[in-house]
Amino acid sequence: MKKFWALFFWFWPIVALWVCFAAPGRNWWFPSPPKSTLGHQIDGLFYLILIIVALTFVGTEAALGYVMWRGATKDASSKAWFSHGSHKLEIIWTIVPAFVLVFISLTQLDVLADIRVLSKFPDEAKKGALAEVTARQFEWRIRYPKPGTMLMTDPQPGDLYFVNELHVPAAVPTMVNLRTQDVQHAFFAPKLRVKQDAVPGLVIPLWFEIEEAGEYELLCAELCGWGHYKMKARIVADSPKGVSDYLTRLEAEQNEDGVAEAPAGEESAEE
Ligand SMILES: [Cu+2]
Repeated sequence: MKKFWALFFWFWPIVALWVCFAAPGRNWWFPSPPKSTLGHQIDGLFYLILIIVALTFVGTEAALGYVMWRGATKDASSKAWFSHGSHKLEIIWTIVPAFVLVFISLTQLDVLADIRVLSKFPDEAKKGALAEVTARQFEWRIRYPKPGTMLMTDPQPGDLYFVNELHVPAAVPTMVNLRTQDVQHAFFAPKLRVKQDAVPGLVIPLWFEIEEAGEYELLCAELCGWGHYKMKARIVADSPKGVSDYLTRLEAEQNEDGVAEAPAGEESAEE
């Protein structure tokens, strides 16, 4: 039975290693490979931290199993060894994790700057926000500027509106302005690896470049109220022409007054 516990503690690091190797191919960590340019950098950080944590876990579990195995295989007459701690070991296991943490924090600085620092945004994204995305309980309201104009912070008469569907060009760095009308929400597109809190009182610029045209899920990642679970929308990535056609259609739809145009010649026929 004593040996069982040593084997038990050796079993888990083997499982952990197997999971580390098997998971990426089976999409267990993430819903899919990253579909945005920043997503690759974020996944790189995830795997770096995973490797450090996995090696630490495997090392400590293997050491624990070894100590238990030695204890289990010694004969009952041998005396236990009492220790009052080791100053040298204490210093080592304080300094090593401190170095690891400093290493991780320095490594992620560039990625963080690429995501968050406005001056580091790609030029195409910095030219102006494509749309304003306003989160509110429990939907995403999208406001585009009138085609051919720039998005203003305050709503303008010609602005176009839609709910729960954001159209953006694929393969083009795109910026949107994120805000919230009520409580705190979070803009979360899992396949794009984009996640940003929407904070009351702030307009937060957010950029991403979707690599492939397609539809991507947009969720709220902040527990924002009873309807949080249903606060989801679609991000539709299309060709730049497709997006401008969509905006033209939206404009026509929005300005439709409901009165059908009389077919040519009808008026004269009635007279
Ligand atoms: Cu929400």
